[in-house]
Amino acid sequence: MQPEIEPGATGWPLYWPGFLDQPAADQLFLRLREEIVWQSETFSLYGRTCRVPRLVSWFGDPGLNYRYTGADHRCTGWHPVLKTLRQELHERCGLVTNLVLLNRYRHGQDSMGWHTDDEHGHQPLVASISLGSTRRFLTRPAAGQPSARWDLEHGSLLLLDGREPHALPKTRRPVAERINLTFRFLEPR
Ligand SMILES: O=C(O)CCC(=O)C(=O)O
Repeated sequence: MQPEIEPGATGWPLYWPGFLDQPAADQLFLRLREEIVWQSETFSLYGRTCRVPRLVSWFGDPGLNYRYTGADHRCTGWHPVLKTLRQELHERCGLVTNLVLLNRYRHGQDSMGWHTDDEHGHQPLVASISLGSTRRFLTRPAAGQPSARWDLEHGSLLLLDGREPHALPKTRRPVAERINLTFRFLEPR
């Protein structure tokens, strides 16, 4: 990542609504929904196998392996639209990324619990692009502090420090689908 974009500085996370204009965001959402192979993963909790409450996919430079929640996510290359978006993040924001994780929330019961993105070799900056239904995202700057709320809109970009706890809670509101893309940089091993 470029040094002038320093996660953790005052004013973080940085929220940029309309980073993608409506036609671009609409087209990207439709293409990702149709063209990506989405996976339903499981994880183990106290000896029980549980289903991850969302669909996932990932792309990145060949050879990278993003390991989280005990599972390997090996990268074999880029889908063309994601390669273009990665380039756009580089040209417009100066970000250098080599991996993107995609999460697809089918309805309000799909969610992501509190977690940090600070696995070994994971650089702090995470560039999060949201498509589809607006969902509330929470960040917790420091232990004991109240969480900050972000209503992440279609086409928005949020730059966050992955070391800070964050979550996307379930909602009882009737919400349509949402796709989230988080571009990251993982040190190649
Ligand atoms: O869907 C979101 O906005 C959150 C994604 C997230 O927290 C992650 O990928 O680590």
